Amino acid sequence: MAQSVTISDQIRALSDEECLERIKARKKQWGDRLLFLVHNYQRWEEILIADEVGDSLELARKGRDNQTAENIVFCGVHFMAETSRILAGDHQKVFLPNHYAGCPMADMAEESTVEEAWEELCRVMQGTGEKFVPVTYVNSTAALKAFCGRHGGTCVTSSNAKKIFEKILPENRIFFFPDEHLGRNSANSLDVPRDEQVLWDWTNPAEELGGLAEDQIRNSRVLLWKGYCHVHTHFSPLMIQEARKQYPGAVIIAHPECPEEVVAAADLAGSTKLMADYIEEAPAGSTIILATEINHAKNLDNLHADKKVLGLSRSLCPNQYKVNLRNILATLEVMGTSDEANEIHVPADTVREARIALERMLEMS
Ligand code: CIZ
Ligand code: SF4
Repeated sequence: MAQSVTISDQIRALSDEECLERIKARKKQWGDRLLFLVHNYQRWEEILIADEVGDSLELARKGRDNQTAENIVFCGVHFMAETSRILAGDHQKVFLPNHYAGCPMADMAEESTVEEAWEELCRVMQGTGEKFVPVTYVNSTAALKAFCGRHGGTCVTSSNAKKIFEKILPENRIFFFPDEHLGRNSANSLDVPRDEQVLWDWTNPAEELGGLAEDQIRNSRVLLWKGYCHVHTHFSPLMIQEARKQYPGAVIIAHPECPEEVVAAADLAGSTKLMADYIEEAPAGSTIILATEINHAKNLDNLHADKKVLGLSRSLCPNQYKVNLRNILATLEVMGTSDEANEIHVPADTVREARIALERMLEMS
């Protein structure tokens, strides 16, 4: 992991306004040589000073496409900055303002645990003439993206998961990690029968085959990993019922990381980008309620004064929240010096193999 930047007492003592002014001055100093990327789940004050705002893959692609920017600051969580690093050119550096901003969902799929499960799956499928394709949500470590690249697999985002599942499923089975819910919602949207969706429970190492029988594995089309995002599993159908009573006529959109009952109770399901596009197109006066990270809802509400955008409940990602004006400023102040910290490093082999998985995704979507 990168060395963590130190927040000096002098930076700590600054007011938010002073911090912002200093960040803007640093950005101006670097000009086109710096690209400041801000994820949808970040706070409004960062959105306001962003060069680009978007989802993790969109931002990583912006970094790759902007070859004049030698420094990319990614305000988001670790796996996102890693994806940006994987796609960036060799002359570019990627920085994450707080290198402790991880993602519990990504951490639920450790490379060694997934490798062990994979070996078991290959053994169980031996002689059947059929195979699993490993598919990872982009919300995963670089090591898992590389694992998929090495084993003929791919990545998906919450925007293209259904399309990619549809392409793989007629011929092959899917081994999907780390998010059970995105996998299940994608399988449901393609009418994969319930008994052909099985769950690999890695949480009890005493259980063999993730708690599954060999026949269950052989009869399955989609094998899901027991991982989740607590920000999205927080939502419930009851919250949707209550919101409908309070805001009759509102449209409710659930992120596909939500449990299937929540997706079923909502009007629509889709990625952060789908939500932003839907709100952009909605007529003035509309009320749209989002079952996703609260800052995304607040930011979209701020952007659309003629519409009301609400979060279904105040569910905040504590890891996205770890990036703030002070660690952004501290990162910018050491950038280009010999004390440069918070740079993201990914081993060259991992970059090469992870790129294969990301490129397969781009081809299929
Ligand atoms: O990939 C992303 O940025 C996330 C967290 C979800 C989405 O739906 O955009
Ligand atoms: Fe991870 Fe969920 Fe936070 Fe996204 S919202 S970074 S998936 S914990």
